Order: sequence, then structure tokens, then C-alpha cells
Amino acid sequence: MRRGSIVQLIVIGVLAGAIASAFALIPGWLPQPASREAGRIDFVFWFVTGICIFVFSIVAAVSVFAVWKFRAKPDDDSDGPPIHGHTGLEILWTAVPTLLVTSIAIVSAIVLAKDDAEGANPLRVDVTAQQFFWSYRYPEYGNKASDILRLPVNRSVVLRMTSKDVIHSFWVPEFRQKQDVVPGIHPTLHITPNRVGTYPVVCTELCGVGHALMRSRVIVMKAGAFAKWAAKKGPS
Ligand SMILES: [Cu+2]
Repeated sequence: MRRGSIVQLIVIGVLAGAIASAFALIPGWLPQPASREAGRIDFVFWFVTGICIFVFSIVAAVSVFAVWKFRAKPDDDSDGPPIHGHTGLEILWTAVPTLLVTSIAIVSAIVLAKDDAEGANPLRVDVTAQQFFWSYRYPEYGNKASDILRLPVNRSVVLRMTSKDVIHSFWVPEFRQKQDVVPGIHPTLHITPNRVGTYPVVCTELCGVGHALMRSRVIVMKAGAFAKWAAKKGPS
């Protein structure tokens, strides 16, 4: 291959990579993370996206270059010259994807294990899903009931989930994690909210005619404000 061709391939690849990166970064696809776990999940997301952009740049460069340099004339119906194996190239295109997929698996496994680990002194909240609403109870505070999930900031939380009827799925986009709530089993989800604010709780498993309306809110509060609210008697 001529040096000029390699330079052209690299220029096309860099251009394709720049356009793909702009599409990935500029629109702000994800809401601002609001938990420690979300930060780690975002890291995996961008790690994988970076690898995708890298692979896309190579494929786009070779495709554009081939269309540009080796275009057949309109009346040329002949086959191209046959291609025989190239051991070096075959080793390369097996080794590189193996390396990339293995690194994604390792990074994902580490993040999954860390996100699933319970922090010190976690606050337990019982979450009940049913057609078509969410409700919450706080065993540490006399089983206080609430229709809104209130959580203290910077404290590890364990949600213990129950479904009364069909399969639902708990999701707060700002916390990133999703958890299916299957009747008969009680999955848990560990969250450490790290930003005060109000975020939506969404059911992400089609659960019946009211599924689209099965929404609630989570309010992440300062520790003092949460303690004050939790100490108040009666539902709120
Ligand atoms: Cu639902």
C-alpha cells in the first residue's frame, strides 16, 4: 500500500471518529447522575462508547476509501481478483476484538460487583409495586408509609422490593440502575444517592393498561431534613 493511501485512510478515519464523537457528546443523552452507582455505570457506558467509536472509525475509513478508490465502471460486471488468506491479518482481527470484549467484560464485572455491594449502615426501604403504583415503607421508622420515596443524601440505601400482582420494573433514570420486581421473589437494589433533588420513578416493564401512568417520585434530601420527616408520625 502506498504511503499516500495510508494517510488518506487515517484522515477519513479521524474525520469519522470526530463526527461520531460529536454525536455521542454534544446532545447530552443521559440525565445528570445522582448516585454513586450511576457514576460507575456511566463510566462503563463511555468506555464501551469509546470502543464503538474506535471500531466505527476503522470500518468507515475502509468503506469510504473502497467506494472512492475502487469504484467499478457502470458496464463492468466482472468479478474482482480472488483473495486468499492472510494469516497476520486474521490473527489481528481475532486478537483485537477478543481484547476489547474481554476488557468490557472485566470493567462491567467490577462495576456490577461494586454497585451491588452494601455500604455501611444502610437504610432499608421496602418498595411495593402493584398495578399501577409504587408505595414505600421504612421499617427503621415504625414502618412509616409514603407514596414518595424519600432518601437521605450520601447514605447507602437498600431497597427491598415486592410485587403484589405482575412483573414491574423499578427505574430512576438519574440512578441508572433498573430492577425487575417479580412476584414471589424479593430482589434488592443498593443505591447511594449523592445529589439532593427530585427525580422520577418509572415502571419500565409493561404491566397492564395503566403502565404508562405507573410513576412516582424520589426526593433526595439532606440528612437532617430526612431525619425530621422520618420522625413525624403517620403516613406522608
Ligand atoms: Cu409497569
